[in-house]
Amino acid sequence: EGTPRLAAKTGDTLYDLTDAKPQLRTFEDLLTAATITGDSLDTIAERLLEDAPVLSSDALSDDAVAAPVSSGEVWAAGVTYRISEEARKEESSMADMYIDVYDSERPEVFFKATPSRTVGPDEQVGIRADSEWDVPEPELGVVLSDGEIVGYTIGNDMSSRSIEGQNPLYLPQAKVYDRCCSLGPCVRSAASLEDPHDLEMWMTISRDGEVLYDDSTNTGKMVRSVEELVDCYTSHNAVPEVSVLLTGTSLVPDDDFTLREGDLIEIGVDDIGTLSNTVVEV
Ligand code: DO4
Ligand code: MG
Repeated sequence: EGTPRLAAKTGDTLYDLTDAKPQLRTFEDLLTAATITGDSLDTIAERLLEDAPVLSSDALSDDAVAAPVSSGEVWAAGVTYRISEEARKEESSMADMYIDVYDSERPEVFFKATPSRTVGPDEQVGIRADSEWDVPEPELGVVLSDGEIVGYTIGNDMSSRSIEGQNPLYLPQAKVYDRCCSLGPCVRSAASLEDPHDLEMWMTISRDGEVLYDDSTNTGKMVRSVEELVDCYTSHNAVPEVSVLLTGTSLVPDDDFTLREGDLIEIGVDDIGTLSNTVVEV
C-alpha cells in the first residue's frame, strides 16, 4: 500500500520490525541502527525482535514483497564460472576478448543497475525491444554495507546476448537498461549463512505454463571467492553506503533459447529463498 514495512525471519517465525522500537521501515534503516549502536546486523535484529510483534506466515503474500535493498548501486562480476566463459565465446563475434578473463588475476566487474532500474519479487523484468536474444542470469548477490559483507540475496542479471555478442563494447547496453535487474526475496545475514561457496541454485523458465528450462548448479563451481570479488569491487572505488555485488552466472539456457514477454523466471538459492519475475518488453 505504498508504505514499506520491514520483516525479519528467524527460524520459522516472522517479526514486524516496523512496530519495534525504534521503528524500522527498510533494510537500510536496520543497517543504520546497527551502525549507530556498533552492533552486528544479527545482534541488533535479535534485540529488536524482543519487542516486535509476530506476523502470520502468509503476511508476505506474493505481491507484497519489495526488493530488499532499495538504495545504492548494483554491480556484477562476470565469467566467474566455466559455463559463462563458454557462453561468451559462443555468442561473441570477438571471442578472443573473453579468453583470459576466467583465469586472470583481475576478474570482470562491471556496473549493473541503479535502484530505478531494479525490480523486486513478482515484478516484471525487462527485455529490450531492440534485442533478439535475451536471457536471465541467476546469480548469488552479496549485500555490502560500507563495503563490508553483511548478507546475501538472489539477483537476476538480465542480459541481451545479441547486443553483447555483436561487440563487447556494447556490454553496458546489453546489461544496463530499464528493469534490467531483479533482487530478492530477502537478505540472508552473512553470519547466519554457513557457506556462500556451497549453495545449490536452480532456475526454471516457463511459458504459458510449460517449463522450457530447468537446471541447477552450485556456487562451489565458482572460480573466484566472494571475498576476492568484493575486494576487487571496493578497491580504488568509493562504494555507496549500501550496494549489491552479483557474482556471475552458472546457468545458461541453450543457444536457441530466447526470453519472450510473459515468460516466468524462477530462481532459487538454498537458505535464501526463491525470486520470481515475469518478463516484459521495454
Ligand atoms: O561479459 C559478460 C558478462 C558475464 C556475466 O554477466 C556473467 O558471467 O554472469
Ligand atoms: Mg551475469
